[in-house]
Amino acid sequence: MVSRVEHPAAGYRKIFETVEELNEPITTEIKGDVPSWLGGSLLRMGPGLFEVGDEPFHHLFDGYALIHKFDLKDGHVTYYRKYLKSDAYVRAMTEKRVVITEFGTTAYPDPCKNIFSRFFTYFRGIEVTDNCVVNIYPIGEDFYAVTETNYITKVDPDSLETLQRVDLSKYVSVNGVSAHPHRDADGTIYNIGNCFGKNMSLAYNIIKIPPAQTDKSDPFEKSQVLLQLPSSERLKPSYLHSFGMTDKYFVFVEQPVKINLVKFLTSWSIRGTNYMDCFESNETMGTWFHLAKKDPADYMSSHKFRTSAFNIFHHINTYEEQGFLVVDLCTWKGHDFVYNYLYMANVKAEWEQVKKAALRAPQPEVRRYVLPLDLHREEQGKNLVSLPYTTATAVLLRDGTIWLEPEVLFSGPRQAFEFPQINYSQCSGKKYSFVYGLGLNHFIPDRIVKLNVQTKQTWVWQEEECYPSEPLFVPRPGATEEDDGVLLSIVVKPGADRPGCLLVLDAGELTELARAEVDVMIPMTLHGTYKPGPGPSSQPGQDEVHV
Ligand code: 8D7
Ligand code: FE2
Repeated sequence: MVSRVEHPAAGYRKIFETVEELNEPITTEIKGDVPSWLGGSLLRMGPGLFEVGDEPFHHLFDGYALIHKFDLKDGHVTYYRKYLKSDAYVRAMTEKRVVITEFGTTAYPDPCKNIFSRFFTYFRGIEVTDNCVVNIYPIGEDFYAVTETNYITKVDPDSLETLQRVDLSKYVSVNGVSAHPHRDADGTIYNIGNCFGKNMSLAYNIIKIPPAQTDKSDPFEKSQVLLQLPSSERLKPSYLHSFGMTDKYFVFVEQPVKINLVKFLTSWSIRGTNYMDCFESNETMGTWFHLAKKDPADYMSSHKFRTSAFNIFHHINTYEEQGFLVVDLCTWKGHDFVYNYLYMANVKAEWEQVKKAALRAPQPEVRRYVLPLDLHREEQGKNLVSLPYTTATAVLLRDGTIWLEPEVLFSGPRQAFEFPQINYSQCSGKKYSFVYGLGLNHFIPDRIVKLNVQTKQTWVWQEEECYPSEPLFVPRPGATEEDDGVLLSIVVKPGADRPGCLLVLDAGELTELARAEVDVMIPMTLHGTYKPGPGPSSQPGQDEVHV
């Protein structure tokens, strides 16, 4: 599964170039057969505008959010896209400069304003970005574009119009939430966020948003903080990106990438600072796993799991078996923040520079950790993991902590298995076999991969000069096998006449079923959702939406 492909021509730079939104959906040219049961929409988010005038954005997460949609119906496919009309975007377009600070790009005060109005801007404090460039998913009956701040934005999944900005911190005590919530079968949403409390007491809060209300009332009004997890360090919460959930448990992996809160809350007003500048690495804490019961919600403070330092962005899946929690993760070994290297690789850079950054960065690995649920004091020093099929270990130490060692499910030098997706409706929180992902070759996405987490068998789809995105799994109606369905990915081939396409792969063998090509460039996308449509394929139980 390791890619030997090099990218000296640096064609990938084209997927980080500005494009225009479309006035109406455009038709696609189809090669192969799009299964007729695929009658929904692929919705994806990503950056689309990479500079404002001559001010460039500096990080992958800074470009203004573009909403992409491929509609599938009776074997036909159309493509549409619109910019998210966030405050960050609208104000930048009006004032022709970066007004709101983005993840790695600082906004500077308006040089045209006089000293008095600049003085007042200063005291207005931090304006947090609402550039929801990372993901789009349903809450209740609506769709929301999200990043990791307190702002999420309701969009119309048909017209892609921006409907309403929601400030989550008005409903629940969080300063931001992850772009990777979990969803129960009934539509209840669970998410995790940093909470920088009063008098700087910190916690990670798990929040719950109920499903669509029968009285049509706003689900946010009934949202609540379910439980708090403690921070390993005062004034320094860890950066969080996702978490694990089963029927009974939550797992949160606290990584050594820290937010320096003093910097975050003070140096912003002194200016010149952005989100990236507020991160630092804790070289000694290693990585902590926190466990909590779901119902009734309860933090399991006596289960102190520890292991050596790694970065964690994406949880793959978590399940319980024989008194153990199996936690599968996409990891990056080491305490240095991978986002710093992403910044150095600078997606607009030459291949040699990208390779150099990837060489120094933490190394990717798909790992399985196994957490014992029942602990007994007399078992000190022994490996507690008795699951027959894994080499992962957990040893109770004298100080009461449990030292974990993982089983490596996949590893390749500078070859990441990232943007993991599973058959969520069938397997989330349950024992499973397959994970699909995007293969990053020195950070450059150049293949779609499938991994059997039980046997470690891998499958690859790859094509020259092609840059795919996160593959989403869509089950075939009536399917019983876990991998009976298709994978949907947006693939970009910059040199081609029709440079963008929706790729439809058979999820079993990773063979191509169809592609629907467009004659416009499509920039890279991060995460998204398949929204099932109405129509014959939508039987009861089939109309769940995948987060
Ligand atoms: C995160 C802008 C942001 C996150 C220093 C505290 O989603 C992107 C990152 C990649 N997924 C993003 C863009 C801001 O802030 C943390 C950073 C805010 C926590 C309240
Ligand atoms: Fe993510």
